[in-house]
Amino acid sequence: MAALDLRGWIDDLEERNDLKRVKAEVDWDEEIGAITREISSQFGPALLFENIKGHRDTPCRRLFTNGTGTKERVCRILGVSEKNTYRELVAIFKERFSKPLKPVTVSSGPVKENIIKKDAVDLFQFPVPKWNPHDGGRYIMTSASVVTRDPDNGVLNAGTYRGMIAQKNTIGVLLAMTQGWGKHFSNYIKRGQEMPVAVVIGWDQALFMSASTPVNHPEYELAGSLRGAPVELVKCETSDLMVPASAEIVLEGFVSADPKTFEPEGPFSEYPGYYAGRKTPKHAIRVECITHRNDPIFHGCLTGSSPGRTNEGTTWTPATFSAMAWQYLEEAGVPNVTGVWRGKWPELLRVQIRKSHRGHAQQVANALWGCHLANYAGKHLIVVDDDIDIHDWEAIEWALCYRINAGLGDISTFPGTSGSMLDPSVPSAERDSVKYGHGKWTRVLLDATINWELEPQDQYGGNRYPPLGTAISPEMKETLKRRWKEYGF
Ligand SMILES: Cc1cc2nc3c(=O)[nH]c(=O)nc-3n(C[C@H](O)[C@H](O)[C@H](O)COP(=O)(O)O)c2cc1C
Ligand SMILES: [Mn+2]
Repeated sequence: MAALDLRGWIDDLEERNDLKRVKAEVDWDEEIGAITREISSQFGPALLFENIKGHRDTPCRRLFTNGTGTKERVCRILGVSEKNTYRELVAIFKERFSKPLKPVTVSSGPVKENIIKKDAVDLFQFPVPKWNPHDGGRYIMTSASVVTRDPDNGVLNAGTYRGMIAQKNTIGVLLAMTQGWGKHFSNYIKRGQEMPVAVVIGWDQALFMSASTPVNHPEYELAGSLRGAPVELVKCETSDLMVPASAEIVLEGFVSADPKTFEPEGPFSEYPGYYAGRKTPKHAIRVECITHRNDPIFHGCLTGSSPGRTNEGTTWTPATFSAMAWQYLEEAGVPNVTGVWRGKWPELLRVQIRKSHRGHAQQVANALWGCHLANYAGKHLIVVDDDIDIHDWEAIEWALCYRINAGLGDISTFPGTSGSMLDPSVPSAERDSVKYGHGKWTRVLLDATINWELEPQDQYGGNRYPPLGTAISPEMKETLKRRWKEYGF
C-alpha cells in the first residue's frame, strides 16, 4: 500500500531501513546539495536532515530529499513488486496514467494547523538549500507542485517548476508559456488578472511524479491513480485553489504579468547536467499566505544529471515520460507502436514500431513533436523496427549504422520549433522565457527503420534486407551441439 502523505512515506522508509536521518549539523549553503549528490549518485537512502545551520529554532527545521532515488522505492510508491524492470514500469505507468481517479474535497486537514498571513510571511524561515555552488540563490521550488486553475474551464493543473527566493515574500520563477501553468497564465493575462498559485511542498511522492510528467489529465487525478487512492483536497485561504489536506507546507500567492513585479532568477544546475539561465528579472510569485503542519518538513530535490552523476528523478522520469509518449502516440492514432524508451535525458527519445506503411516513422515524429510532451522532450527522435530492442544501446547503434541512409531521406530536420529553455547547445538569446515564452529547437528524426523505397529482392526471399550474416543454420547448430566436446571445448 502506498504511503498517504510525506510522513507516512518517511515511516515506511524507516521501517525498511531505507532512510538516513542526518543528525550532524549541516549548512544549507552547498553542503546539503553536495551530500545529496553523493548519496543519490550511489542510489543510496532517502535523507532527512534534522540539524540545519541557522534553522534550529525556525518554525521549519527539517528537510527531506532523495525519496524517489531508487527504482525499488519507485516500485514501492506504486505498490508493485520491486523486481519490475524498467520495461515493465513503462507499462505500469502507462496503465495508471490512462485511469485518472477524481480527488475528493475535505473541509480541513493538518496543512491548516498554522496559517501565516501577509507581513508575517518570511520564506527565509524555511531551511531552503543553495543546492549547487553556482546556483543564483536558494531554490525553494524544486520538487514543489505548483497548482493553478484555468480561469476559462476551472480545471486544476499541478506542475513542478523551479523557483528561487528573491525577497522574504517573493520567488523568481521560470514560467514557460508552453507548460500547464503558462497556458493558464495566458488566460489570466487575457482577462487582465493576476494568476493565483499554490505551491505544495512535501506530500505523497505520487504527486511529485505526476506533476513532473507532461501528462494529459489533471495531475491530482493521476497522483490518485498512481497511489491507488483519491487525493484529499482542501481549499486555499486566499483563492479557490485546492491543495492536499495533509501537505507539509503550502505557499499561496499571485503571479503578475507586469514587468515591475519581476524578480531575479537563475542560474540553476539543470536537468542537462549544466547550469542554465542567467540571473535576469523573471516572473515572480508574491506570497500572501503560508499554511503548514506543526513542525513541518521541507521537501526539495536536486536536479541535473551527467554521465556517472544522477539525481532522484533519474530513477523514474525515463519511465513516466516513455509511458506518456506512448499514450500520446496512441491518442493521435499512430498504429503499431510496440515500445518507447527515454534514457537519462529527455532530449533523446526512442520509439519502436511494427512498420506497416511508408512514412510510419515520420508519422511518429509528427505526432510526438506536436504534443504537450515535446516541450522538454524529443529534440532527437530515433525510430526503429520491432526487431531492435530499444532498451539495448548496442542494438540501436546497429540500426543507426545500417538502417539509415541520409541520402534516401532517413534523416529529417524540423527547424524553428519550440523547445527547452535549458539546453546549452542553443544560443541563450534564443531561450528567453520572458521574450519568447520558451526555447527553440531544431528537431531531428533518425528513421532507423528499413526504408520501404528499397525494393523487396528475390535473392533475399522477397525481403528488402539480406539475411543476418551472423546466424548459423539450424542443421549446423545440431551438428555443433552433437560434436562440441569432440572439438575440444
Ligand atoms: C525537479 C524538476 C524541476 C523542474 N523545473 C521546471 C521549470 O522550472 N520549468 C518548467 O517549465 N518545467 C520544469 N520541470 C519539468 C516539468 O515539471 C514538466 O514538464 C511537467 O510536465 C510540468 O507540468 P505541466 O505539464 O502541467 O506543465 C521540472 C521538473 C523537475 C522534475
Ligand atoms: Mn499539466
